[in-house]
Amino acid sequence: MKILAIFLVLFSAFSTAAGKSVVTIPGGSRIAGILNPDHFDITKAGRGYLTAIVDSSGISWLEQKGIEYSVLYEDVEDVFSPWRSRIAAANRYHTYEEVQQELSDYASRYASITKLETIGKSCNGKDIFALKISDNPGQDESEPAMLLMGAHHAREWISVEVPMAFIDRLLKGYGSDSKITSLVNEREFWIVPIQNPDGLHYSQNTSDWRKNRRDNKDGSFGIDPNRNYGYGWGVGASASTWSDTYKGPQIFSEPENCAIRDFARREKFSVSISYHSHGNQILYPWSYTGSIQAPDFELLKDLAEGMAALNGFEAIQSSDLYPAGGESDDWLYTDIKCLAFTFELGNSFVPAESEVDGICAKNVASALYLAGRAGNLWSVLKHEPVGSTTDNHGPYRVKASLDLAHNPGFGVQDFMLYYKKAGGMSYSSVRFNKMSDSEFEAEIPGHDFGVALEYYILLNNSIRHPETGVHNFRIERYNRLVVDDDNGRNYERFLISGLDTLKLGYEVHDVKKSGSPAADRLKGYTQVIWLTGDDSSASLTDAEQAALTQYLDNGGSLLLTGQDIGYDIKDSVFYSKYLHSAYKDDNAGSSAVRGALGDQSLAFAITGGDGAGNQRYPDVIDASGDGQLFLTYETGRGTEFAASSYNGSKISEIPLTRDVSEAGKGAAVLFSGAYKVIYLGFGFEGIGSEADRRAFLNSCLDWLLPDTAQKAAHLCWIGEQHPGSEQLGRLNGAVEALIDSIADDCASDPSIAGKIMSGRSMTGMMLQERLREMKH
Ligand code: 0X9
Ligand code: ZN
Repeated sequence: MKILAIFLVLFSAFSTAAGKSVVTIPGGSRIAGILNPDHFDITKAGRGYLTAIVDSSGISWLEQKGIEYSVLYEDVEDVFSPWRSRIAAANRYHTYEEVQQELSDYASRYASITKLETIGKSCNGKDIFALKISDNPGQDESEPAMLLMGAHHAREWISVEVPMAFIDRLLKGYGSDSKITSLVNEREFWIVPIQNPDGLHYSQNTSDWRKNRRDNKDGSFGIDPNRNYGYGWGVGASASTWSDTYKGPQIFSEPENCAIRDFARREKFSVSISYHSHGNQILYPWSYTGSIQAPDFELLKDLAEGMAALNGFEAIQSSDLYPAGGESDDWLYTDIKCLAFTFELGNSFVPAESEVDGICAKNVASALYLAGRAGNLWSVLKHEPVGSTTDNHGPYRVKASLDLAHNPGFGVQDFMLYYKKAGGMSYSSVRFNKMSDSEFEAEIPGHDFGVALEYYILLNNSIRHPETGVHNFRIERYNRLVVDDDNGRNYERFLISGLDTLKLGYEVHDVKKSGSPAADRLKGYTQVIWLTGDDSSASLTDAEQAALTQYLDNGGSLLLTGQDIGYDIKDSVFYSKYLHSAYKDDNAGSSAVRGALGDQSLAFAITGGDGAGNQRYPDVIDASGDGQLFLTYETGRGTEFAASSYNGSKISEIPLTRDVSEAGKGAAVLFSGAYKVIYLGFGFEGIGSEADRRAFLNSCLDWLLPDTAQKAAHLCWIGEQHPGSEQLGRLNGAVEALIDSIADDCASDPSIAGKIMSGRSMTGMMLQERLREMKH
């Protein structure tokens, strides 16, 4: 025995198995890290023990360190030589040639659902086969693709049997077994039974072997195919050409590994299993490190445990066995986002023949399970991002589609929507509702104008969310409606060109075409600009006043303009209580106004320049109640008409000019309460220059904007004016709504809260209460 060992060592270029023993070492994976891979090839590591093929230096090292071990096989060859004699007779384990023959038989017998390809060649020129199984195998159908691989490691013969059994199950079950049929129709399976043909052949014909058969040109042979991929390369691997875990001179130095790399990038597998032996384990990334979890740890673990439930294996993060870099799974996972698993099959490299069918059956079941779930993965969830909206009521519907018919076992519970205000701290979650077999909808509740929201969709158990992206949308602040109520005239153009130039968004409601807007039509707009032109007889009907009343009660803001409005509706409650105005005269006889919104120097001409010449009866108005006069007429030469005469075809007015000074009398009133109003006693279109129209419009709309500071100041004011709740109740919920939105803003700017709460007002107390609730 000894002599034989020495003899083989001399021929170690031929066989590095020579002189190696198989030992078990107590201590399991904990001890794996201190074993030098140049001398120890760990074949199995559990919680309490570890099995390794070890050379004589390794044995000496164990002795020297006083590490306990027991010898399972004095000579590792003893594990294999009985098998080599039996394989010839039993033929239970596939040889390379048998795999080749069987694959080509399958490909011709099941031509409609198979395609046989050679995806590369081994170092010694053997073909690496890949059999595709799918309906329409000639097309790339954008179905989730699954990769199964065997025999990275030469001596792990059982790793060829499971993928071959899987092929057999799919092909024989197609058309008779409905589950198999639907999987074959809805997936693209690719099976590579032998990744390392040279190594397998060598191990079945010459000697125990693990690696490929690269001639390292230093007397040694082979690179570990499961240490040569491109991620974490070098970890738990050897730089020695003689080692069983030799990582190779660089990543992807081996043609067998390049074949898998190029093939995987082409097919973009969603899931994969690489079969090895032994240990009855399912391993998932990371393999190269145990100090962190993979981004999809939860998903990987869940999938591994689902498979483990069917084959009885232990599911663990790969590095828990021992950290190993350059192996297939970490690379597949990082490079093509494939959820990649390694199975350590059985209790030995070459289990007893009687065990093979059992091992295959339960592992085929696990693989089918993964195939079913592959449909859940990133590519099949479709989602159209929500765009910005002018709707502050919500809900905002987020639609997603997942074809459940083609993804058996998945349901609406498998995804979830998370949203938050942009810049906010934490996400809120909402469930999806099923709308049809493939359509799902989740609802984000309504938010205030100006709020930007972000959201993402989270797939079942995945901690990686950006697969469907993180999306943003805004509830547009500049949300205004122009009510064109000039009885079909074209005065609105003077306003609209201003909005366009200022790039302020708007919608138009044409009363002549669509009728008077009801309260519901006005609802939701931040600002309503209502123009009546020179319509003197029905400037604002009762119904229109009622719609505006409701709009304002709900906290809206209104710019109302037109000549003769006061003349027409001066006696209405709306005029005094909502416009906060009192009518004085229907003819200011003026051509200019002055002073606006705190800027007393502002002045512009009406009835002149390029404005519309309809300003014959600009109303003289005054503030009533809480209103404030903010524009006055500048000139004082009025025009009075003594009479009208009708000559059969046309009314003509006979002007009588008299000196009446209207200078200093009211032209416009504003009110800022729970709602905001600017009412002009003249038609906006009369402002006599494009530049003046634009500047004035801009400052009016700015003032009307319900920003936080204004809302806060306004609340202080209400609080001071009305220390009792009776007045607040009257405000019809508007104060409540304001407090809600201010409370949100206070969370980011405490000075606003301070300002409000320093007054002993009712609103201050309400706000305080709200902020307290928010903290809980
Ligand atoms: O070490 C390997 O390449 C695999 N085990 S085997 O005994 N078949 O050689 C396992 C690779 C998976 N990853 C880790 N071991 N971390
Ligand atoms: Zn292996």
